[in-house]
Amino acid sequence: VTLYQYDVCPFCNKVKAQLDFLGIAYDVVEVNPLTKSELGFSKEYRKVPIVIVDGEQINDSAVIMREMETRMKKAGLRGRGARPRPGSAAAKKEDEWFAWVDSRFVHVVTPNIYRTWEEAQRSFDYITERGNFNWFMRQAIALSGAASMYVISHRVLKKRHGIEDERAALYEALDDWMQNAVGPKNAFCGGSEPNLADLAVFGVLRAVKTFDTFSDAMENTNAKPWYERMRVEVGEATR
Ligand SMILES: N[C@@H](CCC(=O)N[C@@H](CS)C(=O)NCC(=O)O)C(=O)O
Repeated sequence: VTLYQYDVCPFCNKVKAQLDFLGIAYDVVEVNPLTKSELGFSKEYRKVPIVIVDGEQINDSAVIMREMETRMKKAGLRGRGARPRPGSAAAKKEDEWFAWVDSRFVHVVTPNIYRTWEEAQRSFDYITERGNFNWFMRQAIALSGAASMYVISHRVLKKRHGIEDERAALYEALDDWMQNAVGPKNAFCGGSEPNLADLAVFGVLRAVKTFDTFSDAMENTNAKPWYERMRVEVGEATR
């Protein structure tokens, strides 16, 4: 498995959480977001993540994660995690919250890492440090990226997703997750084992684990015990 990614991209980190959890070995190719020269093989689809599995290209994080499950099954590998019976209440719950990660959660996390000018700069410092750039490109992107994402976040993203206060929206989303997806009686949204929604939320959070956004979220919500359980289940990031 080869994963074409941006290191901090939430969608890519959903996929990585699943691969780590399943113990599937994979290589990553860090894509340069300006040139995207690494994606030369994909003329039509120009986003990340893209995964190549056994020579076959799969696009889009949700499609990739579903496909990984299917392939594990086909290969006769039991894999890990909650596997709800198709059509069951557990399957519906998984679908609903798995979709919520892309429709809501990701969009709540992103404005948080560009909330203040200092946070935007620190985020881009981290992003460019881990990205596929030479020194000159890094300096240029760190500044222009922080400036443009700060402006885009405040002028476009927050309005588009109805966010006034970034942190408040994040805490609210995590409270919703803990109360209605995980619930008071279960260890995970999947029950006693993580399902795809658990892996997706965990991946998105793990991507920002070095940022203030993450530590504030852990301090100001009750998501920490769930996150810690997920950390144990998923294990250390292999990439
Ligand atoms: N629905 C897609 C969304 C992927 C996506 O939006 N990726 C962003 C990076 S976070 C991207 O590649 N944007 C296009 C670009 O950078 O030009 C998925 O879940 O994989």
